Amino acid sequence: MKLLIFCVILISTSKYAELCYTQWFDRDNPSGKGDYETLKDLRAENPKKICSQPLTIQAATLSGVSALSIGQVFEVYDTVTGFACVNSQQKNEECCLDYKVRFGCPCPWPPGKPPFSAVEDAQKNTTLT
Ligand SMILES: [Ca+2]
Repeated sequence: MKLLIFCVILISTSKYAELCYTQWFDRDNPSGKGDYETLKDLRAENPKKICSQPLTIQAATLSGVSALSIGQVFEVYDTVTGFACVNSQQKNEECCLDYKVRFGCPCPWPPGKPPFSAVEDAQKNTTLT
């Protein structure tokens, strides 16, 4: 029984190493200087929707094409500053596309009830065996 609980705890802690993604955010349009989806602005406009230390950031066009496959120049694209595409930095006087971003947070995200309770699961396993 002790060993079983230990195993269950191991499994549940390893869940926390996985990524849980936030929703997609699109707060800006490229019509001005560029498309600015920076963490600072996103946090201000979406309180508590983004974890304090995101592990990854993903940017895509509104239609869902990965930003990296578009081939535009991005001023920033990281988990500290966020994402920005500046119109004046693009080739052939092209404008930035409209991008959306999301962040990979340590699970569980959004915070709340853990995906399952270790105690409940241990009890379930005991009944089964
Ligand atoms: Ca945008």
